[in-house]
Amino acid sequence: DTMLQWQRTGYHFQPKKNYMNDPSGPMYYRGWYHLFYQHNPEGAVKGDIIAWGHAVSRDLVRWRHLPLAMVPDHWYDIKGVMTGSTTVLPDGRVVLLYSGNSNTSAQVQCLAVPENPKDPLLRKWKKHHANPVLVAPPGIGIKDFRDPTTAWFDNSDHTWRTVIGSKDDHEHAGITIMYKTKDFLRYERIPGFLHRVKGTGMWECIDFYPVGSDSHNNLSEGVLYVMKESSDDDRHDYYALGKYNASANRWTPVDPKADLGVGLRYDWGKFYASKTFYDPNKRRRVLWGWVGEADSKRTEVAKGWGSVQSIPRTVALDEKTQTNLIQWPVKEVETLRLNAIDHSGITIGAGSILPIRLRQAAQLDIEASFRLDPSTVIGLNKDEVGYKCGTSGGADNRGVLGPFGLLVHTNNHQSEQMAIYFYVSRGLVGGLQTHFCHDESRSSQAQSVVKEVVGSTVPVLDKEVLSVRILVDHSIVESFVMGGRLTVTSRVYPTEAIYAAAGIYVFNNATGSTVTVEKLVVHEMDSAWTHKRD
Ligand code: DQQ
Repeated sequence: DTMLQWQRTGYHFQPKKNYMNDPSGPMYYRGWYHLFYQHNPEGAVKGDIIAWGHAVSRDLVRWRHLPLAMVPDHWYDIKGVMTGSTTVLPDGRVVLLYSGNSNTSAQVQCLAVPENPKDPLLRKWKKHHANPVLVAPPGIGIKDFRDPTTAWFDNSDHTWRTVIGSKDDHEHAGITIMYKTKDFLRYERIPGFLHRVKGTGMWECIDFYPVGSDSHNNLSEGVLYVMKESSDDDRHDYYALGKYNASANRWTPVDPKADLGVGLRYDWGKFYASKTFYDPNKRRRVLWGWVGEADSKRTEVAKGWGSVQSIPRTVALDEKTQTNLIQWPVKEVETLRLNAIDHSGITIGAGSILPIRLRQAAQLDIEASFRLDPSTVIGLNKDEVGYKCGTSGGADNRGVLGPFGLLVHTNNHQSEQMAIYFYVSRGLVGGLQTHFCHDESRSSQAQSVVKEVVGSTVPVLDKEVLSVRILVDHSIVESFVMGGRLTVTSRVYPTEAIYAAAGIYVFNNATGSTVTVEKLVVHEMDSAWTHKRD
């Protein structure tokens, strides 16, 4: 069916077919980027088999699919080769730690190593005969102990450290448990919790890494440390910036109000079970996130696949605000840009909409920035207080200074549209606040699709224009706001706004201000996949 065919991506990673979830063990090894992923090789939906899919790339954009790296074939992982991480040791060896779901459904940690380290594609893996190498400690539920992190070397005692996420039923607290090891076979628990936040539930897929100008791949030399957890309760990825005291085995958030699991998120849309790796080739940290489906299982079965991966994102500390991370599509994505349509400098009156002519609207990289009329900003009245993407009525609800932005995946009459917008309001305590939202509510006429308005407030510093970069790739739309301070990812399943019937528009639904579009450059994007779309 052509409508379902259209949903496959042109430049976002997905397997040839069938179901995928968490990115696992990403790394750079001997000239190749490796991506492994949780995979059901036999069905389009999450199923009985959890294996590791595998793909490699020279540039993080163009991928080559490889055979499965690991399948459930031992008592300790027979119910699933679950999420894990790789560590490249200083001598070039690679170790892989993953969670096995055992025959009794206990989550146990297992070690695997490449069968032939000279093969840069690392096609074959052998599971260690000593597996499982680590089981849940006393007091921790056997089903609450999974997803070991990439290890790092601690210079103080010359051991490797890894962190595992869990929960403490007392107070429904999310916890991180740290281990030390010399050989990845024998582990010693470091007493206490590296961190614990009550009320946040099970912490899946912990990530822990340094950021900031003084940071380095070696954790002990960084200044600020990111801790990230995937909240099984609400299925969002939360992070916080903090300080790591290795000798006390303690990480503490810089801002206790923005603690892990209650404050900042990587992404305000669909994005889960993410993982970073340090790329020694380009000296950057790269983030991958699983972007699941928002349609029914039945549709997944009909199209024969489920889920995509986010575009790989460089992640760094926001040096300007110092309070959040910046995420940005890896530079290599720009090698897919084919041609650019430039509409920079146009002005859109209050209540107006303007079509942008393109040859196709399914694969785009949009760079846009907007400026409100400064005189109107002063005139904001007290009604414009306390806006929230999720509950303030979406793109149709007109206020003095918003919404304005872009419509993508939109048909001729805009009956089907995916609205991406800014909304400026007064905050509850007085100052102006800038909100950025994806309004999915009219993005598909299919009843089975979950449609929401998602987004959040984004920091805007003095004199900054409101900017967004949007990657449109068939059924996934990713926005990077204010240079990447905020990101929002949506799955979009139009029924009419596909192929030649789809377009994009700039709109200004504010009542009180014209909007100057300081920059609007739309790049049509090439496909990264060598296979042809039917
Ligand atoms: N998915 C894996 C688990 C992980 C969860 C199983 C997160 O290891 O906790 O496929 O999506």
